[in-house]
Amino acid sequence: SPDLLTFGETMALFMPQEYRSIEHASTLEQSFGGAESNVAIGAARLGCSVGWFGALGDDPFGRLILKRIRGEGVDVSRAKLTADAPTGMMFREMVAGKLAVHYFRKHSAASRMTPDDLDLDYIRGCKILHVTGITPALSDNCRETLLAAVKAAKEAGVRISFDPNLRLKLWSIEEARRVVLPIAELADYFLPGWDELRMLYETDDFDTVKAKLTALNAISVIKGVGDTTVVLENGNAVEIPFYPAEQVVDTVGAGDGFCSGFLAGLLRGMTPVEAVRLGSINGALVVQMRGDWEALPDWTTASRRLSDKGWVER
Ligand code: KDG
Repeated sequence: SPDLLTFGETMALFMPQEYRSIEHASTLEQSFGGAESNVAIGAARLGCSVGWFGALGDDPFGRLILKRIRGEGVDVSRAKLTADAPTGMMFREMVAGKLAVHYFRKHSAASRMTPDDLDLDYIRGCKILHVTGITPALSDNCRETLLAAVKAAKEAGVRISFDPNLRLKLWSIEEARRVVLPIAELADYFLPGWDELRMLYETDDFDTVKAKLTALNAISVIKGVGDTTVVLENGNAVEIPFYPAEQVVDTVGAGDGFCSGFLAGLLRGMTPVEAVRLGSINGALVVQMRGDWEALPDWTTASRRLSDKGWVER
């Protein structure tokens, strides 16, 4: 089994080349994205042993996605292409300066995943299982699948990493709260954004949230508390400033990029605080190119930034 394992829905992604509105675009650029495969790609680029699985349609999009993720050095041996349902799709555009995402993923291949699709021995053999709150939002059977995977992993002593990744286009905040908070209780690493915590706990007060998180068994890493990330371990909070991005082109994927750097850092033996620095570099680099994962750095680039030696341009 790989050291880091993750699974979920990866979709074909289409966006206007100039990143304008779809109604006024004549061509759409093709890529793909999925929170979990973004994390897998990011950690693989940083030299970790990583696996991703999920169900894709046996169609050109599913085949393209599988080949590209495999091409990043991620183990996709447990992923499957199915003739029963299509690969999900998403479209992204900028309308009046605001990002809009349109999903076409209902009844997709991924939404039909069931616990029978899990290779439990493969899951039990990894070091960290990373899951997100998107999967349980897809369908009841996806929620059961996620819970079965987490249960098997936990029983085998695998550490659980959890990013709530709230997608209010997929479910209401009330539904999300009911499912996400119990999963957070099972996590060893809980990786929410500050905005998400405010919605989950219905408060803007940091100390109230801090008390809630301290009651969990996890190391919590809160992304975006102002321009910082806060690591909360045994009630102790450490603030780490964001690594500055030279330019911001597409913010989607920043959170996943962050998680991939953080988890890769842990697997490389870093402390949580050091791993957050690597996560922050990943987040700052991935937003500088269109797409969710394209601009994620390899280990040479990231470690150069980490040791702050700057760039040798020529
Ligand atoms: O975090 C980026 C993801 O949101 C994007 O790749 C699409 O996985 C996705 C989703 O379900 O929103």
